[in-house]
Amino acid sequence: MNTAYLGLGSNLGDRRRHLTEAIRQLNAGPDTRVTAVSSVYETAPVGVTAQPDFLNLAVRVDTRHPARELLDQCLHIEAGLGRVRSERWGPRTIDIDLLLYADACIRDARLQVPHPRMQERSFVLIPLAEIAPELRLAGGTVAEWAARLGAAGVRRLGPLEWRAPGAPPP
Ligand code: GSY
Repeated sequence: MNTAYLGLGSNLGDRRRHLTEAIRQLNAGPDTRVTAVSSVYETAPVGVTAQPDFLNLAVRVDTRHPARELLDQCLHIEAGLGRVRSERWGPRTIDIDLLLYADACIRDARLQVPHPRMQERSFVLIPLAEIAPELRLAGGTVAEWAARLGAAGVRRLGPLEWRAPGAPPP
């Protein structure tokens, strides 16, 4: 079993429903368990700014999949939720980024872990800092990197209504 961290975002249609459904599907198979989910954050778009605001969150999973299979699982969920890759930085029903996978460093054409742009993105680091503040990342902790970037354009909305099947109410 390995621990991995994912960043999820949606800015098309019913954004909360897309996030909830993606998490449900991540947890549905026998090989991946969602073990932590951050709050939902509403975030100003980065890259192409003329598009709707995103909802973003971070999740921790325990998985038996090797990193590239976990990536395939994420891509399969994205496709099932109607993601169309027409514009690189454009709007999407769901985006699932593999941010960190155990202590792996992978740099190939399909997969780059740790995610190469995560330290520049408060919409990634602020949700991640909520569930993994002490995790080390390139000479600092996630919380330190998040504090360095600041929270401009990132607004905490509250928890997602998702619980693992059988988990007790909070
Ligand atoms: O890389 C993820 C997709 N994405 C996002 C996002 O999830 N949130 C915000 N705020 N801006 C973004 N730009 C891109 S591309």
